[in-house]
Amino acid sequence: MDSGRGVKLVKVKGSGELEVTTTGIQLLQSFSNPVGIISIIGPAKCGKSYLANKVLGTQGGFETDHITKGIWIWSEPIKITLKDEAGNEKEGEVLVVDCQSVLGKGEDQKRVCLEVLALVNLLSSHIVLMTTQLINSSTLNEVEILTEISSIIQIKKGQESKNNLYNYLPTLTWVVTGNDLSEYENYLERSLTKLGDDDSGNKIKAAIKHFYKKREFFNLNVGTNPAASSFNGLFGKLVTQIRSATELKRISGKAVSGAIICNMVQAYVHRINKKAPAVIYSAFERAVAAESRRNKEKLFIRYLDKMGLMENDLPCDEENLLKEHQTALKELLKEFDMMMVNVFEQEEVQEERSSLIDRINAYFEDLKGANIKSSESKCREVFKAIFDPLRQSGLKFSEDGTASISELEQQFLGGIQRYQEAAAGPCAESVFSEEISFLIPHMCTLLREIQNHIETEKEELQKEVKSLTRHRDEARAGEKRLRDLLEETNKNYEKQLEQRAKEISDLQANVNTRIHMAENKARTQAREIQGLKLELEQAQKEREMMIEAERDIYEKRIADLDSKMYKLQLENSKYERMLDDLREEQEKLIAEKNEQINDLSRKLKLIESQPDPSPRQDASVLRSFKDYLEDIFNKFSKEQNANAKYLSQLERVASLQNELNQVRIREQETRNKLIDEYEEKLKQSRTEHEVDTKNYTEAIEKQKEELKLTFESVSNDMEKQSRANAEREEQIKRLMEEKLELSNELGKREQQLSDQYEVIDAYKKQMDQLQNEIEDKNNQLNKLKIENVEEKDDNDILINFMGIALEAFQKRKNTQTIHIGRIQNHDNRAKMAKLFKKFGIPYE
Ligand SMILES: Nc1nc2c(ncn2[C@@H]2O[C@H](COP(=O)(O)OP(=O)(O)OP(=O)(O)O)[C@@H](O)[C@H]2O)c(=O)[nH]1
Ligand SMILES: [Mg+2]
Repeated sequence: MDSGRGVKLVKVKGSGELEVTTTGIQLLQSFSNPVGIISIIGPAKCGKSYLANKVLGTQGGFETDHITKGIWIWSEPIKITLKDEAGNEKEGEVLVVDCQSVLGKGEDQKRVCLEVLALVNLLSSHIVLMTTQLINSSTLNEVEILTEISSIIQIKKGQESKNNLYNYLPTLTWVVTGNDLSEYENYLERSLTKLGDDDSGNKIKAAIKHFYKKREFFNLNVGTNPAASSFNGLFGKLVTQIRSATELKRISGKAVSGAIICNMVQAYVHRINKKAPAVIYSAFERAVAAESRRNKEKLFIRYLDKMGLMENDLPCDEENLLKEHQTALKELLKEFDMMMVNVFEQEEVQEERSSLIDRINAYFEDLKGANIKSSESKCREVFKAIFDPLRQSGLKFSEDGTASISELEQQFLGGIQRYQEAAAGPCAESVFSEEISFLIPHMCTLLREIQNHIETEKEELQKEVKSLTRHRDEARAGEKRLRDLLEETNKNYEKQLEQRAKEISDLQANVNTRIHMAENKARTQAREIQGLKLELEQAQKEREMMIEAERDIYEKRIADLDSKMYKLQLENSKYERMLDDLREEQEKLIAEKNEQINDLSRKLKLIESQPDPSPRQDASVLRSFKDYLEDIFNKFSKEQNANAKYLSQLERVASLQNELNQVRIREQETRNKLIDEYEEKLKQSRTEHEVDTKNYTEAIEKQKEELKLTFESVSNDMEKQSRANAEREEQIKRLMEEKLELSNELGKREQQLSDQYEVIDAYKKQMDQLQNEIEDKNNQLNKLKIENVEEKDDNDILINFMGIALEAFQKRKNTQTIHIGRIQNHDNRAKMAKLFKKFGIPYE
């Protein structure tokens, strides 16, 4: 125990009235489980608060140095082992109550003390009575007030309760302080034993023994020194004894909760203040009823809290709601029963229990109603949100003419699914079936639209089929024309090709002929050139032969001349030799003469160099020498004559030679002339041949050029032809492709047609199906109409019958047998039969 506070439960007002404090009520009511209550009572300043704190085991606790006024309760209970109804030990909560002094007060305060004492006895399960004196007559007188509480307590209203009050009074532990009674065994019992008849205390003793069947005693002789070792030990023992003797507060053997005790205290105080006896059972019943009510309210609020959460989530599934309700109800009733476990059989409890059930059920019914309402409005809202756009959107027809039925179907199915997902609560199905019926006219409109569209589509398709057929025929005709054209073109081309080939071959033949001719011409010319060449060679040969002959002649003449020349040369050489000899002789003579001259010169010089040598001799020598010179000069003149003669001979040879040379030159010139002529002719013939050859070559070149041109033109033509052929082939290919495309197109068209037919079939099927559905819906509508009519028809009869039934029931009047066969609607008939049966009205 380490927390809590003292809370005043009962206040003694100045007027002497008691008042249960709000804080006290709140504290006690917070203990919904059975509790035990230990109250300390005694005279002033005996240490009640002090002991109460010891029992609590807390530091501080109740105020001990002030006078305690009224009844105080410690907010935190102590936990001790207690026994339940079955005798099982269980930890329970025990509240400790400190009380103002109620013993030893003056007469003026007696009433208040009695009332407080009565109240403490009534609320406690264990009373600790403290007295500071031995249990003697004085003490007994002091505690006599305890026996007087029966005067203001009744067990049941108006009943004398004194004899049975002990059943409702607490255990008593009498603590005597300030005295050492250890030597007395069983002190209390001995003290309460009747002594003599004249003992004034006997009555009190008997009353105490009668009222407090469970009694304990404790001698608290601790002295005044809290530091003494015995101090704490003794208090510890006392506290242990008090705790172990404490039980739960019971009424008629049933443990009661702090809350019930609180209610009872209030009832007691109410009665006491009216100076009327406090009635235990009345208080108990009131308390139980109040507690039941309180618990009922508390649990109902819990139910509201729990189901209120669901209220926020409305609409919801009704089954879930029911399940939640049932679970909550079961749990709350279980809790209620647990709360009221010990007073369960009390009528008030049962009443409150059934009241709780009724209130919960009523609330649940309201909740159900709200759920239905909410479900209906939500479902309608959801339905509208989903189907209104669908209703407005209508059917879409795609470009290929197909209606978006499957899309619409998907939308509707999706809408239904979305509705199923979004719709909640019990009205999901009813709202759906109701709302969906409004869609039937819309669906019929759509069907009509589809029907019209199909009709239009059908017409259009038929038109298209016709047009396609026409197109196909046209295409086929076109294809045929194209084929014919192609064939014709092919033929033309083939013809042209043939013609071209022919032209080429003609051209080739022409070229060949021309080449042949040119070759022939070249050959002829070559032959002519050859002939000319032969002629030329012949002429050359002739010329050469002639020249040869002439040459022979001339050579013969030259040979003759040569032989003459030779002879002449021989003569010449003879003369030359003679000349040479002469020249040699002469030279010899000249050399000799020169020698003589030289000798003479030398002699002359020698003479000249000698100074006057015998000039006479000299004159003879000079004359000899002069003679000699004259001789030489003579010889010279002779030789010169001989030389002149020789020279004339030489001149003659030279002229002969000159003549010969002249002949030779003339021969040579003739010969040269012949050769020149021949060469001239040859040159001429060659030039002619060259010209011819050149001409022929030019002609051949020309021919070749022409041939080349022809070839080129032919090959160009052929190339053009092949290009044209390729173009033709390309054209043919294109035409074939076009044909293929056309046939594909045709196939596609045919496929489309068959698809369209399939779609039409599908439409037809859907139409049939929708018509069937419409028929079904119409049937349903008719049925509903009939039921409606029946209902309407029945209404009057039903009102009439109800009147009869009420009358019969209220006036207890016998009525004749009523024929309920007039009621057309089976359900109404059954209901009416049930009603009549209930009211005991005969019917058929
Ligand atoms: N040492 C000691 N002091 C005690 C004992 N009992 C009481 N006291 C002291 O006595 C004084 C009065 O004690 P309370 O417990 O207030 O007495 P009371 O009976 O509650 O007094 P009222 O409420 O005025 O009637 C206090 O100062 C206590 O501390 C005890 O057993 N030993
Ligand atoms: Mg006190």
